[in-house]
Amino acid sequence: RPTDPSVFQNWRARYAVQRASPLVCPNQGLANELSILRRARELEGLEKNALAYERAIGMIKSYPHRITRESFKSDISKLPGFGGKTASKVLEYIETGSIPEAQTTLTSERYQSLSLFASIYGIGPTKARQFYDMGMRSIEDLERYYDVAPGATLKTPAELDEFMREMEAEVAFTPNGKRVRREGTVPDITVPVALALRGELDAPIPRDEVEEMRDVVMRELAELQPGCVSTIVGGYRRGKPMSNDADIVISHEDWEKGKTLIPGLCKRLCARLYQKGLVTHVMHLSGFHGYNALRTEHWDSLEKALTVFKLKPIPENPVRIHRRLDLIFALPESYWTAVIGWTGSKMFQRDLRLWAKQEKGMKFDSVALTRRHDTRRFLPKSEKEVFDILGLPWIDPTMRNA
Ligand code: 8DG
Ligand code: MN
Ligand code: MN
Repeated sequence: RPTDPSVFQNWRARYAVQRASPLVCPNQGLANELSILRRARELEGLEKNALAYERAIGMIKSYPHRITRESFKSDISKLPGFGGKTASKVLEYIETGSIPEAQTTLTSERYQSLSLFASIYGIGPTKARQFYDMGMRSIEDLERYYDVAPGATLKTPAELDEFMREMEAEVAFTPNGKRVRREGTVPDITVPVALALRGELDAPIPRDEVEEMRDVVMRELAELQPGCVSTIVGGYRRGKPMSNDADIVISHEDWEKGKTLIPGLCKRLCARLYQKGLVTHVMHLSGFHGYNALRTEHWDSLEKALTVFKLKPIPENPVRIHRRLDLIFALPESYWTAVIGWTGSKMFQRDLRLWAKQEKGMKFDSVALTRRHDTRRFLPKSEKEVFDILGLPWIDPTMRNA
């Protein structure tokens, strides 16, 4: 289904969900320079600042013409969020082809170390700054801190079995159904694993390998449970030629049966893939929380497994490397919201939630679409239906790169 033509004209609109945002835009160089400043603010913990840049970048990604001095004056400077500071950066770029602050940021030791640390899966800006403040600067410093030898495998199969058992025990429920994480009972292997495997996990994944990963996963799943359906989401679905991981949303074709067949399947699939040597590490495994429209603190409450995965060698492809694989299980009634939620981009998602809340009195998240005043829940049967209920023109996934 092609993107509603109106959204291409809609570059002035406030919400990213009203605009077309291609993967590569006519002002990509400018967007890239601004992204350095956004990332720098994010690494420094200046969330509001980072978000302001992210919004400006989103607006630029939807602008269909090359920005010149003239079009800056007539169009860009009138857009929301292009006041003083951002405007002056854009002007600098128009005049010189780069943004001086972005260039000095790239060469600063602090930015380099923080972005290096935060490039390791499991290390966020806060931890990265702590390490920097402790005097750490390099990957070698991190390896010493975590006691990880370069290229180490980290865990013997027996240790991993133990880990999987502890994972089983990790998700506990209080009588009111609230999930509690027993902190400290499970050793957090995320950073050490990501550190040891960074050379492999850093390598981008081509589209055909993402598809191969999905095919292998779904073949194994069919042995456990016939009738499951899946969509590859994330950057792959937005058209990226290379992805940093594979994201797959899974459900069941039967709306009724799925309600009982899907819960618990994530963990069972994980265990099977692990036994077969396909999943080598489980970074995070989380279970169902009963859905409650009034909960606000959750990012989402689907069953998911964030894993490290390695395809088996085949004659055409004798060398395989570790890849990040995210599996997300949704009940059939949550499937389309989950597909939209995990397709991204992050900016698109943020504005989808904001649009639903501020313009429609609804709540959107990956689990459900709900009307706020009476918590009536919609049960969309397609992705298009979600857009329709939200009163939004259809935007193809490849135009959701805000
Ligand atoms: P890439 O770097 O993987 O190639 O790009 P991506 O696919 O866009 O990034 P991602 O980190 O794999 O995230 C995919 C989408 O899923 C992204 O839009 C954000 C969203 N997402 C998470 N975590 C969660 C989560 O816990 N809940 C929900 N609903 N969405 C999430 O990354
Ligand atoms: Mn991804
Ligand atoms: Mn992911």
